[in-house]
Amino acid sequence: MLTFHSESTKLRRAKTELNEGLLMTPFECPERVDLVLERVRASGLGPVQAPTRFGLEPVLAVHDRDYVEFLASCWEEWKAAGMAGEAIPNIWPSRSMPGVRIPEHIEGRLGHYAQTGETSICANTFEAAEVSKDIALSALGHTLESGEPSFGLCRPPGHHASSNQFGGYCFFNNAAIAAEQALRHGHSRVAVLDIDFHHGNGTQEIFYARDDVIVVSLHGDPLHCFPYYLGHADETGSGRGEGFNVNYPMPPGTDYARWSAALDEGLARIRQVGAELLVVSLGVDTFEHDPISSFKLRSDDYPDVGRRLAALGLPTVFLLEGGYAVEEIGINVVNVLSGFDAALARVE
Ligand code: Q9C
Ligand code: ZN
Repeated sequence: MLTFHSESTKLRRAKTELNEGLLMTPFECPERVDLVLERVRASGLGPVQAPTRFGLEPVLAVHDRDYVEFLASCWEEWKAAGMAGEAIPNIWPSRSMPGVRIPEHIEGRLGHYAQTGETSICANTFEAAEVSKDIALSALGHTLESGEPSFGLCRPPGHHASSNQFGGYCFFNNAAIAAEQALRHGHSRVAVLDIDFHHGNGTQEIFYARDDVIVVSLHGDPLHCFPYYLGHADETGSGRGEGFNVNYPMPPGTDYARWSAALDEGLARIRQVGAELLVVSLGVDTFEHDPISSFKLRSDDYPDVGRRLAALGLPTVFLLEGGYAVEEIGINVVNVLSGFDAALARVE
């Protein structure tokens, strides 16, 4: 399997994440990329290639222009306003303020475009997000051309980013951008399968009213887990999108037996609707030792995840999302990918 990677994903190195009432060093750190890459190389998964540049047009196919412009200038505006630290959202228009307007001050605009307060914007956040989506689009391009699977070593991750808000360490929704681009290249139905521990609320929002992209997400029950407000089983899509959003919320402590049964159901639904291409939002924060999650998957479970995905028989693009047990992130990611490859080899 071909891996797409760029050192430029590491340009974002935020100093702060608001977690448990403290400003901490972010879980979503550049070292994650190094450790996955090291394991890709050591395992002989396949060649590593640099992404090509795609510009902002494919981004604007899923994100609002004013949101993209905000991300592009946020850090400069924040500094120009004389702020001492990183751009940490701390104020939002609330439900009791109907009909609010977007203010001019950067602090107010920051809150307008933020879902959450844990994710700081710092120098080069926009540049890293651009490279991350270029990696996703390059991986997609390779799979469209060759039919072969590919892996985009994306960072920052994307699945929490909605059409007009960042959050949960995500700025551009890499999986949504890739899925939309696959449609523009002639596919009529694409599946996004999100196996990150957290619900892919951004991807859900972007495609909620559509039947050309089916979104299937397995995640911690939002009654107990981030992003809390979305991801319930009865969120099934709207209008023509009814039935094309499929959520499998599972309780803290979920092990591989339960999780893989949900996976099989999700895969059956993807097969049933005739998806032609699979985009996998690959988070490995389902791992038993992940510091911010509560599922119980073991490193040895991940090759079987890859095998089950390969059994779908679809052209497949893997895009990295979360995974914060930094010591094991490489092993867990590459276990999925090599399990997938091994199963393909057996079919050929
Ligand atoms: N106390 C992704 O995995 N906060 N994002 C967790 C922990 C944010 C996760 C709270 C988690 C965001 C891409
Ligand atoms: Zn996650």
